[in-house]
Amino acid sequence: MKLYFAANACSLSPHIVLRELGLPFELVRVNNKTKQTSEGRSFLDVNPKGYVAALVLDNGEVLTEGPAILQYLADLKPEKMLAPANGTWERVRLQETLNFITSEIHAGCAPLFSSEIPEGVKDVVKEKFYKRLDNLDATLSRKDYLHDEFGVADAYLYTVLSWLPVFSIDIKRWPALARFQDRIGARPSTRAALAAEEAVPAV
Ligand SMILES: N[C@@H](CCC(=O)N[C@@H](CS)C(=O)NCC(=O)O)C(=O)O
Repeated sequence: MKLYFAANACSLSPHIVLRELGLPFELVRVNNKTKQTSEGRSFLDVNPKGYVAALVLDNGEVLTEGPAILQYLADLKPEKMLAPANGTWERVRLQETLNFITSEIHAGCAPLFSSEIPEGVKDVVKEKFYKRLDNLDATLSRKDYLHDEFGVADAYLYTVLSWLPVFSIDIKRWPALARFQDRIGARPSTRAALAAEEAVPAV
């Protein structure tokens, strides 16, 4: 498998999961501005939508969209229990969480990256985003992970929350989220993924 990633992007979450599962994979770096890749071809030929993450399977299929990639990977090694079995109520709950992260947290904060959006609009975006973080903080004040044990949703949430300093948002305002970041950030898979991404030269 090949994982197309960009620095400091949501592609870190499938990368962490690949390492948690101990699956063999190749990393290909994408320059999100030029859409060039470290293997020399345009990323648009891989994912015409132009955004990471993209996972190219050994049979040539290209899988995109974080929640789909995360669940696909977890199902390759069900014994690692990074996602409950398909068809169970617990799996539906995981999908609920992944959808919340992707639509309310990930997409919810994405406008804050833009230099073209006026500060006043960003303030409105932040107000709603903070409410979502309040909800997550309440959840994680009662438990260490989003579900019973570490799983794909935790890797995704960790990745998105790691952007808060870029937006000058201090995570200490949400103590349970700050502890969560320390907890997931200390996992060997997370540390290895961050180091491996850093080691691929920029394109
Ligand atoms: N809906 C996609 C969104 C992915 C996404 O927003 N990727 C960002 C990085 S976090 C990206 O590559 N943006 C570059 C672009 O849109 O041109 C998913 O959930 O995987």
